[in-house]
Amino acid sequence: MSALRTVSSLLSILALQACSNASDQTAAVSQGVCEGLPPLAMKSTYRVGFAQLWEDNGPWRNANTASMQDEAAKRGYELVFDPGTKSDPAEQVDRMQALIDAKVDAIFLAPHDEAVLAPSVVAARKACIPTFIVDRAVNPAIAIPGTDYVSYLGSDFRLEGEQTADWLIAKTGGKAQIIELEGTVGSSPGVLRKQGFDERIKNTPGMKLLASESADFDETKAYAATLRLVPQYPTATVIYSHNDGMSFGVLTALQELGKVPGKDILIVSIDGTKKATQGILDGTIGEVTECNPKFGPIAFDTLENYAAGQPVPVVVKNVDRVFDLGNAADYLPEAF
Ligand code: GYE
Repeated sequence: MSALRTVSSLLSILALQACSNASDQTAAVSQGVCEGLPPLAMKSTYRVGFAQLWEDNGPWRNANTASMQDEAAKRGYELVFDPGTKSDPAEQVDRMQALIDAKVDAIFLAPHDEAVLAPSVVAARKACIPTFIVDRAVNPAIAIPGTDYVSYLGSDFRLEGEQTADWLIAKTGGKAQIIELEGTVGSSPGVLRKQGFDERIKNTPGMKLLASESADFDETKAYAATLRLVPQYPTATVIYSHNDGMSFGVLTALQELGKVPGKDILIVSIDGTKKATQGILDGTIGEVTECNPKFGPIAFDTLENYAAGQPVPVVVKNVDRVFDLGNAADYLPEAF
């Protein structure tokens, strides 16, 4: 199966149709300011801005960037891409503004923070640049779906938290003492992976959350948090880490603490990197819930459909799987 078909088959198309017919688009532009969704002309090539959020070599982020770059190159588009320099939503706001100033044809934005980047989406809409939100969501009260941006493409983060909790409840017979390492504060995966997980465990009295704090989706911060939290909560039996990068920091810390992962402490994680999948096979990680980063093909298809005046979904959600010893070996060759 081609990469494109693999990704397409993992996607289910949800929700309302964005208004994208030609007359509405024309009506939206008044004196260079767009009141509604900006039009996108059909062209053989585009100059597309990509405002990726910055992370210190996160494996998920790198795979996502590569997917977007590969797809732009395949289609002969120019991708205007400045990777950024720091984990700071304000810096990403500046990079969004630079894309607006450069008058790119369209923008793909992966917002670091739900609220901070939302006004930039409104600014792009006013400047008549259609924006597609990828990966993380923006606050819909500030940037209105289908008005300020065309589509949101990404995973169902709440469901990822639920899937992880369900696996854990089944695996432990509903008895676990849990340390939770959350993703970035204010990011939609950080918020929703916690909500989904907590919702699911709350009706099983044996599932106890001992501690829950952010380690910013960052390996080094997760390492430091584990070194501090595990001795503080000696009854802990599980670490729920919101991404694989943090799980690698957890593994290093447990080793230093003389704990055997998979035996003394069970790790459950989210993303589906090669390294974490290998960890399942080696017995150091119990379970990984998938978060597919390879959606360059569907993102660019959505942009082209929009330009062609076809109905475009406001939300396109990836379908994510659950990996454990039962299926990790089968998944490993396609892991990122
Ligand atoms: O899970 C994590 C990355 O936004 C879904 O960001 C993404 C998350 C992903 O840091 O590894």
